[in-house]
Amino acid sequence: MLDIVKEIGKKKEELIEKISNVKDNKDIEILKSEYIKKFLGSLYKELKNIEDISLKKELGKEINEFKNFANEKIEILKDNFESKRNFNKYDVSIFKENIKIGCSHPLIKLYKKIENIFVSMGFSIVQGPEIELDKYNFEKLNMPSHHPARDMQDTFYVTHPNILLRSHTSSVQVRTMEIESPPIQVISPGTVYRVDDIDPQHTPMFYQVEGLMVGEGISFSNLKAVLIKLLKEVFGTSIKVRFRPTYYPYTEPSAAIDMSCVECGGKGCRTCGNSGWIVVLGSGMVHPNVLEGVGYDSEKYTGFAFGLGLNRLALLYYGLGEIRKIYENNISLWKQL
Ligand code: 2NM
Repeated sequence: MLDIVKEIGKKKEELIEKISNVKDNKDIEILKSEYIKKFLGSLYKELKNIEDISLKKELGKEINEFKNFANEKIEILKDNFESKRNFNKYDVSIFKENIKIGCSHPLIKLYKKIENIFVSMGFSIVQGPEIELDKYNFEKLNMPSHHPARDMQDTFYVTHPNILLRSHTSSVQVRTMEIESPPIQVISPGTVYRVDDIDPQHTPMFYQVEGLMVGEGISFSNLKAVLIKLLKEVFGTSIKVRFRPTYYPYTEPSAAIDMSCVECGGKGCRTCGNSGWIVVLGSGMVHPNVLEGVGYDSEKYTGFAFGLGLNRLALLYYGLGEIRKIYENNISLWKQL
């Protein structure tokens, strides 16, 4: 009995020494076979031959202890070995020629520029669903049911007449006004959808940035200040900006905003259709019906709103000419922009 216990102690030391010399998986298998299969197997055989119950019990304990010890050591060894082997697969010092470096998409770059300008003026960014309810896309924007924009010809319906793909992100602003009270100062960027044939200026899905500012005493002057600042920050201080009366159902008064042509500086060219001006924004003072519709007191609060199409603005900003250029996967072109 004493001999066996001694033998177990010896084997333990031996195992520890051998573990430090393991080089590969084969060595681990050899250890397993030698110490777990063979040696443990022989111990169990000896245990069988012992008749004295208390001796048997004591030896059983020793054998079990060895079994746990050997199993644990070999498991740890295996884990260490695996992670070491995986680590060795990568040589970070290897030199690789011709690494192709990507870049942000120009639409995203321009959006980030615009976002920074608004954030610096205290606007926050709100987002909402692209699959939208008629209620938020039209109804609460003072668009009567006979309004042409509600026509099936212009809007993608998911299930007519209540569920559709949003045709502007004003829907997000209505949602924002419903859950927050003034003062509100937000922009709502995102993709919008309109039934349109694809041509150099049109795609059925495009990117819009709309903005909204509602509070006590917000006036048309504030609208002008914010949007002139935006355009001058993006296109430079030398551009001219003009406001023209127009009509939107959700604003009154409404103004289309033109910028002097970036291509010809206002002389007249192909880009501006010889007029010297390019429409870049729609805007206006939020209609009292819209304010009342979200539960605001339109006697107390006023606000302005605006919308811009980012794709078209990107064409002007980068001088690309046609909207398709924005969707071509042309990294070498993007890098030049
Ligand atoms: C535009 C032009 C004018 C607009 C209105 C609203 C809201 F929700 F406050 F009623 N959001 N955006 C608006 C106004 C959008 O896009 C050409």
